[in-house]
Amino acid sequence: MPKHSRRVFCSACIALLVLACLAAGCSSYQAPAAPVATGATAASTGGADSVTIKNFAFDPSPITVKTGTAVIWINQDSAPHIIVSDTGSPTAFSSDSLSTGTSYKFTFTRTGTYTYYCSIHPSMKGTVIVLS
Ligand SMILES: [Cu+2]
Repeated sequence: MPKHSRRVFCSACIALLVLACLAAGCSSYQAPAAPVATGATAASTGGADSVTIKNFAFDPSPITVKTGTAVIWINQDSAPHIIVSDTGSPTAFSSDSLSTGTSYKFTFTRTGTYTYYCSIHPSMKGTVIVLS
């Protein structure tokens, strides 16, 4: 096989692998039952809500949810991120290092304002507001 077509073939292979991986649900991410409006700040009706990590920022932030809601952070950056709650949060939480395409889920059972940051990039900050 000529060099050129082999490179094209491998690129296609990788693309297929990534797609297969996403379809098989390699990460713990589970799609929310309802589509999540981007930039929405209204309290969700429970269940799950998601925060996208992209361009070294959390979106949306702040996000407002009701108690019992699982917030899922999905890393869409090429860089890894680690989500850590600030000292003084009503409940502490922290993720493992999230590589590209992976996610972290935390269920908020106590009302309050939770600020968090990325321990790899401390300038990345976010807020979750949990209402009753
Ligand atoms: Cu980060």
